[in-house]
This record gives sequence, C-alpha cells and structure tokens, in this order.
Amino acid sequence: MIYKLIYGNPDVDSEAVIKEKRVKILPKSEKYKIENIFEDISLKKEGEFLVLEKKIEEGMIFGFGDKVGQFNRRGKQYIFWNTDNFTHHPGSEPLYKSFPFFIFVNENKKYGIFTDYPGYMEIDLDSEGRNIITFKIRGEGFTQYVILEEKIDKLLKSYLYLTGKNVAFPFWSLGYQQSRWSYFSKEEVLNLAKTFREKQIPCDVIWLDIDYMDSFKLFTWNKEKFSDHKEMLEELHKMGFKVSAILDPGVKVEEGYRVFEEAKDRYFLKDNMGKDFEGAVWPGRVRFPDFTSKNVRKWWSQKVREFVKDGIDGIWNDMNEIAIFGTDEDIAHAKEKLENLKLEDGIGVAGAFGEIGSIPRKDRGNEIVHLNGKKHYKLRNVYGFNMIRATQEGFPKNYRNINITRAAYSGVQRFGGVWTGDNHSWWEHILLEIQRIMSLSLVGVFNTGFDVGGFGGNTSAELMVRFMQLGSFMPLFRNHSAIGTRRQEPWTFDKKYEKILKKIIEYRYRLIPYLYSEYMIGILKDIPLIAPLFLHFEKDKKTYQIDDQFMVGRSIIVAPIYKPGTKSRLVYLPKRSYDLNNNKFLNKGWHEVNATLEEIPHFALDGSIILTQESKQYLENSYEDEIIGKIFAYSGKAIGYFYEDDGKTNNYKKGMYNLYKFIYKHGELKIKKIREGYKHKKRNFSFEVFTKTSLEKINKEF
Ligand code: MIG
Repeated sequence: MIYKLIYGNPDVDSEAVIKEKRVKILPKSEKYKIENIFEDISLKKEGEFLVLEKKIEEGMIFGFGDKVGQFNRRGKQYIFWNTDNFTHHPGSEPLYKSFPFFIFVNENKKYGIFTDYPGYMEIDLDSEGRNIITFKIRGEGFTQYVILEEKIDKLLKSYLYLTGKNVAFPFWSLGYQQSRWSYFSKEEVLNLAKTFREKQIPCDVIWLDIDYMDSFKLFTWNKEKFSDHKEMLEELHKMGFKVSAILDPGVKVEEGYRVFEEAKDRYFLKDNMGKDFEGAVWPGRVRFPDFTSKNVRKWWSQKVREFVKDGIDGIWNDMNEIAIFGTDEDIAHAKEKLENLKLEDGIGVAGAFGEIGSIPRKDRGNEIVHLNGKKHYKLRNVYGFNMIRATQEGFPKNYRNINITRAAYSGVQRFGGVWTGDNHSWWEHILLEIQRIMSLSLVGVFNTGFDVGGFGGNTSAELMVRFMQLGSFMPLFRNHSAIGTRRQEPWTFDKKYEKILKKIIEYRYRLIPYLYSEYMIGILKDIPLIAPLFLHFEKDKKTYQIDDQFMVGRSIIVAPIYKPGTKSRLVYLPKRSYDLNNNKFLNKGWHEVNATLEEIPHFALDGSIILTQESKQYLENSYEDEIIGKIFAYSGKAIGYFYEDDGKTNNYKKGMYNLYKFIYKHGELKIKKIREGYKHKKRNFSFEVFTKTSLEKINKEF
C-alpha cells in the first residue's frame, strides 16, 4: 500500500514520482495517522520553514543513499542540500546527493517514507532519542509517500514503482575501467591503452577527465593535446576499449564560443536582477544552464548528441550540485595551488582540495533564480538530476550507455547511475563505500560505484589491493584518482602487487556470466545487484546488524577486508555457504575465515549455481562460448539463472532476451526455459557439483 500525504502547499515539483495509479491520495490534513504505523505530532510554520514532527517507535532506519556516518541512519540529523563536500569524514553533511527515502524496520513493522521536496530540507532521525522524527523544509509545502509492505524487497519495489525503473547499462560496463584526473594527451591515453593490452590486464573503459577540453570549454577538445580526437577514439575502439568523458555544467563565458553564445540570456540560471547568474569554476567565469527547464534540456541534449557522435560511449556528469568555487580570483588561487602541489606533499594534497572545494553556501539559494521564476533553494536538489536527464536524452535512443552523475535526487535511476564522489585513499573509506553502495541500493539506485583506490590522498599497495577486491564486486568497477596524488594504474606498484591486482581483475571477468545475469534480472525485477544481507534474509534478525558484508546478486556473500595487515576476519553467514577461498562448506552462523592479501572472503550460498567463464581482455557484448558452472549442493539441491541478450540495446524491454533456470536435484540437472526471446548462440555448459561428500562433473550443450 502506498499513501500520499500532502503538507502545506507544495509549489514545486521534483518530478521524482512518475506513477501514482496505485497510490492512495489522502485528503489534506494537518496531522495524519497511518494504520498504527506513526502519528504526526505537529506541523508548524517557523519563519520560512515548515516543520513536521512524527512519533515513531523503536527500530532501525536504513536508506538516504550515499551519506556518510552510520549504516543504520537512526540517531543523526541529515541535511538535504546537494553540496560538493569533499572530505568524507563521519560528520560530513550535507553531501552531493539527496535521496530522502528511508526504510523503517522493527520486530513488527516495516515501512518506507519518501519525503519528496527538491529544495532545502533537514531530516532529524530521532537524534534526541525521544522517538520523534523531524522534517524541516525551507518552502511552502512538500509531499510524503508512505509505503507499507510486509517485506523489505517489496518496499523497494513499490518505491521503484513510484520513481521508475533503473536503466540498464551495457554489457561492457561490467568490465574494469581505468580513470585518472587526468590523462593529459592523446599519447598518454593511447599508451595507457597499449599498456593494458601488453600486460594483458583486462580493461574495457578508459575515462577522460576535464583536461581533454580546450580551456575547460564543454563540448570542445584541446586541439594541441588531443589533435584528431576522432582518430584516437577510433584507435581505442579498435583495441576493444570504450571511452567515457566528463561533462561539467558550467559554460565558460567567452564571446564567440558557440555553446556560450547559444545559451546566453536564454538558457542560464538567473541572478536576482534577472541577469545570467555567474560563478567561477575550472574555466574561470561560467554560467549554468537551467536543467530544470525542458527547453534547456532539449538544447543540452543536442549538444551531447553531436559530442558523442565522434565515438564517446559514456558520460560522467560532474560538479552538478552545483559546485561553484567562488570568484575568478579564488579559482586562480586554487589552480596555482594545485599546480604547485607535489607528490611529496602526500596527504596534504587532500587538504589543499578541501580549501578550494566549494563551501556549502546556503545563500546561493537566494542569489540564484530559475527560469520558471522559482528561487534556487526550492529546486537545488534536482539540478544534477535534471543534468543527467538531459545528458541521457542526448544519447542514441535504443542504445545503452554509461551515464553517471555526482549530484542526484530520488528517481535518478531512470536516467543513469552514480558514483559516490571524492573519497580518499583511507582504510576507513573501504568500509564507508560498502555502506554507501548498500544504502544507494536501498534508495533504488542500482548502477553504482566508487573511486577504487581512493580519489584524494596517496594510496598504498596494500590499500589498493583491498580497494580493488571490493571494487571488483561493484556494478561499476572504476579505478580513479586525483591530480597530484600517487598514480594508481595496476602496474604502478611493485611487481608482486601488479600480479595480485591483475588476478583480481581477471576474477571479475570470470564471474561475468553470474554478474551480468544477476544484474539484468535485477534491472527487470527491481532487485539491486549489491544488497545488505537483510534484503534477502529478512527473517534473520542478526542480518540487520551486519554493515560490513553484502550480497552480490542472490547467491554470493562478500565480506571485505578493510584494515591493514588483516589475515582473517569474522563473517556472518545467514545460511550454509561455500567458502570460495578456502574451498569448504561452512554452516550458518559466525566464522573466522582466512584472508591472505590475495583473498577477499566471499561465499556461495548452499543451493546456488554460479556461472563463470574464462577471463578475457575485454568484454564487448557477450559471454564466451564456454560457460563453466559451479553447483553448490551440500544438501543435494541447487538452482541458478542464466540471462542473455544483445548487451547493447534496450530491446530487452520488448522481451528480447533469454532467461534459463538451472535446477539441480540429486545428481540430475534440468534446464527450464523461462524466456527465449533472443536468438541465442549455441553454448557449451560444463558443471562441477560440490556436494557434502563428492565432486561430480556434468556437461550440457544447448
Ligand atoms: O573539483 O574533474 O568528483 O571525479 O576527477 C574537482 C576533476 C572536479 C571532481 C570529481 C572527480 C574529478 C574532478 N572533479
């Protein structure tokens, strides 16, 4: 059941919700009471704020996307005001994104509340310990959707019913991806690509950061450093690479620069005097397209269309909180600082960024006016949401691509995915990213990743290995690092580590049949690839306390290592599982498992079938002809799934895919064809069966 509650007089629409057919819209009231779930205490106007208090019970609260601090969100105040907040310490608030959706859980109840307001908002999840949640918005009114379901996975499905299904990224997006701020020239990029192939380290995507542009002007190329960029892109494609490029929102103020000329006085955000609002970012003086306007999105999408035609396969929408550095002088100072940074400055590199990063300036909300006349403080949190939306519209219609954004709002999954922003090469951030990615899944964003190795600061060889192991299970597996920091490409460490890193990447490629099958089933059925244990084992109360392990698909549990020098760790298994490092079954419960530097503890649930293939240099669009399955059947039974489509178009939406279910029962393997909508290739399937006592082998072809 979904209820819609309206508080005050909402005068802005976030456009997060796209379907309300199944929603029960309650008559307007000051105080709502829902089925013994909660009760409103008060709704008050406090100056320009509207404040709502709700009485709730004891229980845990999850969600809010990739905020920092604690996985169970209860007991803290949160601010929703998209901000380029660079140093992610436990108190960093607000951050880049706003996902004001949470899930409440206790022994008897489960419900979700989505507080839909695109402007400035604070939510206090009972920091006072009085069993009261406070919602405070700067504005006239807002909407709440209250979702009641018996099961958490159903809650999530209802939330996605409201805000829309996730887009599918292409098959190759599951490959390893290499990025750096920046690869500064065509030669550097091509060398990078060649090094991957020479060293036979699998890689599918290379990312281009801001320095491919001419003076940071959007939709341009630096003619000197990237002369003949089309040729470069072609060459990369021939070598099996895809290319993803960054876009910022700020358009450089420069007479004669076409993009600026087209947009000036028409498409940019305004100041209070009705003139184009101006700030300073990398290009110096810039103005910002008002993506909340449909017209502006159309214009932007045409720019994107022309830009990607040259051979760009993905876009990375950055700085769209909006991050504004300040004045022209501030930016000159910042650039100078950056240029003078040396690797020896070590961790200081991180600090220097902090200084120049934009300050969460609330006053921007008053200074900026949108084209529809609304003040920015009422719409800020959907600026990034609408930027990635406009970018998405620029890609060829039926083709899948990578499209990610740093700032976002609920519903962003309809247009693309996200990365968690500027993390650091800190051990603490491995744990943080586990929790952030799980929390993103709980707000319905399935295409997610973080900067593997850490963006700011200098990584170490050991930290890199542990980061890489965690990253290798993420939907997006991208190594990225900041200017001025130690390099992080897999071969920039001692040979011993290079070997380990290569193996981790190869293992990812071997898992692709399982990963892609689970990923696509998840897209179709609204199940996140990465999930907290409780999403799949919600009856097991212990799972709610596990915030440093996660599920990948429905059959693998991962328990990452996030402390240096660690050789083992405690793991909770909600069901008997097979330890994939130590090759043995473990019973349900707590276990201490070994984890040498080469190993990340991970387990296949008993009763599952995991499909693998040989590793390869790049994925392109489909699996290998040989599929190697592992059947974990301690108790004699197991099931597994195999999904297949063209890997690159949206034809799966029309049912053009194959979905097979493998059913193993006491020595016999059957295949159930759930759907055959895609002309399939004949493949050879060979299976190894792990039972209580023996290891068998089975071969199949179909
Ligand atoms: O002020 O484009 O989060 O991934 O490398 C920094 C440069 C701007 C921030 C992004 C990061 C990217 C960087 N950008």
